[in-house]
Amino acid sequence: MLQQPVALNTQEISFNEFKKEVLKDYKIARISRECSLLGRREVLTGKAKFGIFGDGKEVPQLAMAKAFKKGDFRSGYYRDQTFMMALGELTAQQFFAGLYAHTDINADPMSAGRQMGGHFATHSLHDNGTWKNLTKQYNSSSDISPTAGQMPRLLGLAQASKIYRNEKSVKNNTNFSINGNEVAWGTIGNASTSEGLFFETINAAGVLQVPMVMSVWDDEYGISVHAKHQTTKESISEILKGFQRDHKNKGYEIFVINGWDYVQLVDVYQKAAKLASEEHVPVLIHVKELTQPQGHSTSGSHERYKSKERLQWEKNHDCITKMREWILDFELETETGDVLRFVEDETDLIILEKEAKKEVTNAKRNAWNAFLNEIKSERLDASELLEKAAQKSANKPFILKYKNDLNTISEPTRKDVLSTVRKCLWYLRDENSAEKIAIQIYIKSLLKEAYQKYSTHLTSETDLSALEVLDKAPTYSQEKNLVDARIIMRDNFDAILKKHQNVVIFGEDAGFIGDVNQGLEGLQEKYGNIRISDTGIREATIIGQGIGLAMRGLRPIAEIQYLDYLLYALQIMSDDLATLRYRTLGKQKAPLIIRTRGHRLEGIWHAGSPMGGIINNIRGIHVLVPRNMTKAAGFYNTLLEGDDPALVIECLNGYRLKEELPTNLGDFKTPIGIVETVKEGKDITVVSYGSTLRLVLEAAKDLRQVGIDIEVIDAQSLLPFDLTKDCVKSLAKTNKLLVVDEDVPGGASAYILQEIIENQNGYQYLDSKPSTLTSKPHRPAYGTDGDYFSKPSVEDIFEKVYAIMHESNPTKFKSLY
Ligand SMILES: Cc1ncc(C[n+]2csc(CCOP(=O)(O)OP(=O)(O)O)c2C)c(N)n1
Ligand SMILES: [Mg+2]
Repeated sequence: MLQQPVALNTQEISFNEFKKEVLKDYKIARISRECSLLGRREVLTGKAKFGIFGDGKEVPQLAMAKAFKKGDFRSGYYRDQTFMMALGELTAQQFFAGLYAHTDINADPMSAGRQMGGHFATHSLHDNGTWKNLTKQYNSSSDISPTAGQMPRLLGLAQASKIYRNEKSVKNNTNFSINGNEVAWGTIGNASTSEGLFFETINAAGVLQVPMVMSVWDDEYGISVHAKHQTTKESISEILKGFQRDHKNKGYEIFVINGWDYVQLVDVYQKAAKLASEEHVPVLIHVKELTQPQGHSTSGSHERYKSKERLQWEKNHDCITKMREWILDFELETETGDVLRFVEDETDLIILEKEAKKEVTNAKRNAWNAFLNEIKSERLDASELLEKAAQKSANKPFILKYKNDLNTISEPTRKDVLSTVRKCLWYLRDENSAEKIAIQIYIKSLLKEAYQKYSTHLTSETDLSALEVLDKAPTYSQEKNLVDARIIMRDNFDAILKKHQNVVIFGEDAGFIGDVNQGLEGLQEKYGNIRISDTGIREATIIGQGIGLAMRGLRPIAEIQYLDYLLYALQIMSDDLATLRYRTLGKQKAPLIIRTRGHRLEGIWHAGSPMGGIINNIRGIHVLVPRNMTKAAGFYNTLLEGDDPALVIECLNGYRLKEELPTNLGDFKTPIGIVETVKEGKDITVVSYGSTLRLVLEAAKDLRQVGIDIEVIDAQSLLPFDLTKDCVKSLAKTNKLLVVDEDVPGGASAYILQEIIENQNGYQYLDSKPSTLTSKPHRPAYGTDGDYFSKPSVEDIFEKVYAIMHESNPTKFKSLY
């Protein structure tokens, strides 16, 4: 078949170069396929726990990799191993190291064994937490498993280019962008486009006109569920047609292409990259007719739900098979009448395929040996220690049995080693010997190492941590300058925008009117509509926007209008933002600040305090609950000096209260993880936060009248909580504890109680039952009375404290009821 030469890498290249490129690509595809085939076997024989691979999706990924440039970002999902391999960012050995969960970051650079295989990432940070020059490397934001969870962040990754191109305050930030030319590349499976996050992101990217190229790998299935149950008209490009741009309206460029057509794919991806990069037009590429040669994952077999005809169709349309046919068929007649071919005959390809297979087999063996040898050497140490201890022990036969059992395991895990040694220590509990001490030391050192391997980097552990930022008090002018507290927010944001050129603030109503409570009043006018902008009503992608921007060196402050609506964004905060640093062993970060307002609202969806749910879902993000605007402003100032993500909840009913305007705006700092004793007292410690704290202070005055002197502590920071353990110091003085908030029973108040009683050992100072006072378990009813009978009131607080005092001294404090 005579064909035209294809222009790869956009320039015309000679046939020889073209041939080299095609064969190189084919080999990458084969290597990737062999990894998938062998990977599945590794799981089925028990060497790895779970496998989900990129077989059947190889060829379009070769094309995407050709169009992907340094500085670009990928936000994709578990099928993209070929793309990563084609970029040179994933070797076959690293692929297997990830599958085995090798905890050495050099062995598994994707996540140091923390993520399942198939979750890809590059390193944005140096070991000390500072940024690398991202324009000089290929970038893949770290994948997450929830389907479509990669979408919200993709929006921000793309928008960053737009900001860098158009906003003069960050134009010279060459670590992250060269004139905003970078493209953010998304990948998603056809079925996952059913998720709301997909549609929310697609719409937002169309509105924002950002350089995003979205590929849908369409294999007609989502595990066992066919497209007819997933997508209207069974075609995502069909139903997104309304997004196609035309001469009147901006929108998307949409391409539809078969996933086995190497030549067309290369062409389409080049066009897409050019459009996105040069014109900042979002592009959708619907890649059809892809397959799953081995089914969805190692958890099942697709023979159960695909018809014989479909399985046969998949065989015939396997993208590698088709590419192979094309290579074999390719003939090009030159002007002199010669016929040029990629290969003389099939033998050339068979040789190449054998090479690929051999390379992968070797890579697998090397990865396995490197992984297992570490554990085997730990087992050897353990075994020697146990042997020695057994010789000295009255329980020798039991310990030797454990040791021998451990030694007979052909592929031991760390768990095997440690659980054996720990059990043997139980047998030594009544004995004293140097050998026993050696075992104790050994266990402790293994646990310490395990901590490093499995539990570090939840938040920043570098010098850039927000926890390292020191307290700096607000200063005030001579004359008392009392203002509506929202002025403090506004003027402090003004100072922030001046001081930190890379801060951008956005949210619903945040731009033109300067937020619903006027905390950003006039700032869009002053700093422009890129730095201060309105967004659509789309909480999850507001957060995603923030995550992506933060991953590209900007300092976004994403506003969620009211705390209750954070629930729409909670999933992405929990799954993506909160885990980012952890799941990359500190190699990626997104220091996003989320600003919202809550507490003391009225009504079922305006309860304002679902704190327990929030703090338990977003470990990895600081959660700050300032009682007033000065404290809140101080938190923003602190956070911008650090590199951790955080949620700041301002008190909705605090904007019109009077506070004194500090003179060192943008500079004073509220420290994170430090409580404040707002009122000293000797009878009982009452811990609270946010708007409820004001009620506690009111109740404190009433209690004073009846001779009860309470100590009031403002928690201020729920995650982390009271790092200097001041609560227990107070408890040592008062011996009584009440925690008050307006969350449901067992919510954040229970968390605070556990922190003080268990973590701070507060139990030893108690002489009465530690208590909580919370809202009712239902959401608050509407109106003043609904609020009064749903949430703790000043009277409730008074009576709760009084009851505790009555219990400890009934003669002095007579029962009220
Ligand atoms: C939120 C969420 N729901 C369900 C799953 C389980 N799950 C994993 S992959 C998958 C199917 C995805 O199909 P598709 O998007 O077409 O990608 P493919 O695997 O076919 O490439 C499902 C349901 C998940 N990971 N996340
Ligand atoms: Mg699919």
